[in-house]
Amino acid sequence: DATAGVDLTVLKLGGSVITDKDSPETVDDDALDSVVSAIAAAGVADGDASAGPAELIVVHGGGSFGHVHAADHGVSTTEGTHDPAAVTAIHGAMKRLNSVVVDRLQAAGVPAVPVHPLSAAARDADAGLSLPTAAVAGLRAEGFIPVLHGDVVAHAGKGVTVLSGDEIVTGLAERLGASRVGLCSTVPGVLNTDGDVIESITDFGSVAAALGDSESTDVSGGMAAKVRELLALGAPAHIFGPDAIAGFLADDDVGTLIDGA
Ligand code: IP8
Repeated sequence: DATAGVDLTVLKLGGSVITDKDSPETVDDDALDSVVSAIAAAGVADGDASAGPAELIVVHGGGSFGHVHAADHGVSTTEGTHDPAAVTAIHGAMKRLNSVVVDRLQAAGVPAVPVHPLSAAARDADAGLSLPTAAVAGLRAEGFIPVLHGDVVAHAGKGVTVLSGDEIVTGLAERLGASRVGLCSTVPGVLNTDGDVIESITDFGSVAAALGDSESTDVSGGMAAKVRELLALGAPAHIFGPDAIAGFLADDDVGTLIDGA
C-alpha cells in the first residue's frame, strides 16, 4: 500500500465559507481565493501528482449551490425524491461549484481532481452508508488531491436524499484511517452561549445547550449535527474559521478540538 505510513488529513470547506449563502449559485471569490492560497502554501502537495501519496483530501459543502436547489425540491438528508430533474438540478449545481473549487486549486498549483459521490455512494436504512473508497484512495496514492462535495445519493426506498459533506468527511476519515479532520466553518469554532470559542469537546451533553440550528437554509442540520458526527469519529477533529486554515494545515491546535475517543 503506497499510502501506508503517510498521514492523511481530511479537510471540509463549509459551503457558507466559499459561497455567498444568501445569493443563489454565487461563489465568494475572496473567501475561496484565501482558502486556496492557504492550501497551496501548506506544502501538502507540490503540484506534482507523481511525487508520492497526497496527505490531504478536500470535501466541500453546498452553500448557495446545493442547498438552494435541495430546498426547492423538498430534498434533505431524510426527505427524498424520485424526480430525475430534481436529481440533476441539485447534483448539477454541486458539480458547478466543485469545478470552480478544483479549477482554482489547480491554478494555484495544487493537483486537485474531482470526485462525485452520486456516482458511487448509496444509503440504506439497514446497511447504512455505502461509500466506496477505491477512487479516492487510488487518486490519493498517485499524488492527486481528491475534491469531493456534498451531493444527492441513492437512498433505499426514498429515491435520492442529500449526503452532506460532513458525512462524507467522517465516512472517508473512518474508512481511510485519517489521522486528522478539519471543518472550516464561518465561525471560529463551536461557540458557548457567551459567544466564546469552546476549546475542546469530549462529550455532547456538556455542550448540547449551546448548540442551536444553522440560520440560513441548511438541510443537513447545522453545528449540533457536526459535533455529534465528529465525536463518533476515531480521529481528532477541529472546527475553525477561514483564517485558521493555514494553522490547521500546519498542525496547530485551532478553533475547537472535538475528540470523543
Ligand atoms: O453543505 C450538502 O452538503 P453540506 C450538499 O455539506 C447538498 O451539508 C446537495 C445540498
